[in-house]
Amino acid sequence: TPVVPQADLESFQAHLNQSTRILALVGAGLSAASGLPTFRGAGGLWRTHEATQLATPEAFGRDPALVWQFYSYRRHMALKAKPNLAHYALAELARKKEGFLTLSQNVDGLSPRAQHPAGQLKLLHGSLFDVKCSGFFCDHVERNNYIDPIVPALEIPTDESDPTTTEAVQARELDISDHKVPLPEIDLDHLPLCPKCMKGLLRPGVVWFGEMLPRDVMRDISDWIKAAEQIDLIMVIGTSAKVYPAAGYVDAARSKGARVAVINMDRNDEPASGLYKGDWFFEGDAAQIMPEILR
Ligand code: BJW
Repeated sequence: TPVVPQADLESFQAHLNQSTRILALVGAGLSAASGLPTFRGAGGLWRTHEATQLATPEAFGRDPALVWQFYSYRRHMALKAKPNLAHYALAELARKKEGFLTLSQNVDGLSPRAQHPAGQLKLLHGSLFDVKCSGFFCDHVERNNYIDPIVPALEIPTDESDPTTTEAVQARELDISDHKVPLPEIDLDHLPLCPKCMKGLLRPGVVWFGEMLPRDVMRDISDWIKAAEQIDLIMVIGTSAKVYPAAGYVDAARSKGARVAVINMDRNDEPASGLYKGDWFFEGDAAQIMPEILR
């Protein structure tokens, strides 16, 4: 059953059909229907830690084993997850309209796996599947490293006492995001080491608080915005729009004339829900709404 009011759907689609320069700013809500938790609100806790508190260089400096356990768990979950209909709808729009660009804050790899054309997808916050050296003087980067776990010590522990385990059925994985499940102690020597300098620990290739976004990505986006005489539309999908510079692209698009469509599960989540200013707010699961409004 459709969830979008007919009048809104018609006015949005009429505008979309005339639009040639279109942006989408996407966040964790896009992947919620694929079973991956968001950062803020329900599901934003990992064990006893706020997810946003683990996404910092300071947390990695203090406790690299804990931060690696968090990211290794998320790599594992992201690899088990499948892209949903919203990822596919955006990928299809990109194939239909060459002036469409997706700005993704997500690091889960689901848009690339939905065959979103790579030239029209900018990963603002990096990827769980890139790793790089944490050493200050080393520039080593490894891209698209889908190895899971990245080192044996980061293997998700299983419930050895599970009676349903047989030779054919593997032991059940423990949910280490739950603080009641004991977290294995990991020696620093067993964390991934940079193969280039052989000194620094490898770290996830994501952008933590206080770090610069990838320079080439920022440049491509600012070139795209500068080159557009007018931007017709920006869709703000499944993001709380609290994190900068990502959230700033909504104003940048609006100052070039863009109308704003917000797609969010929560009508009361500020600032996201306030961004549409009279254009379109589509309330609900992005995985249901996106295929409906982009059809
Ligand atoms: C659904 C749904 C469903 C649920 N369907 N919807 C200007 C002003 C103030 C501060 C700053 C500023 N400029 C920079 C800053 C500092 C900082 C910042 O923005 N802080 C703010 C929090 C105030 N920014 C930075 O530090 C950035 N770097 C930087 O600016 O460098 C320059 C610099 C350097 C040195 C000094 C000063 C400047 C870097 C930001 C990097 C953010 N990184 C993270 C972690 C990535 C790695 C990882 O994944 O672990 O990125 S934090 C986290 O937040 C992650 C996300 O990409 C990002 C955004 O979150 P998102 O996706 O919006 O998720 P949620 O959970 O917040 O929202 C989900 C939404 O979906 C909700 O609205 C739900 O309702 C909805 N939803 N289910 C539809 N089914």
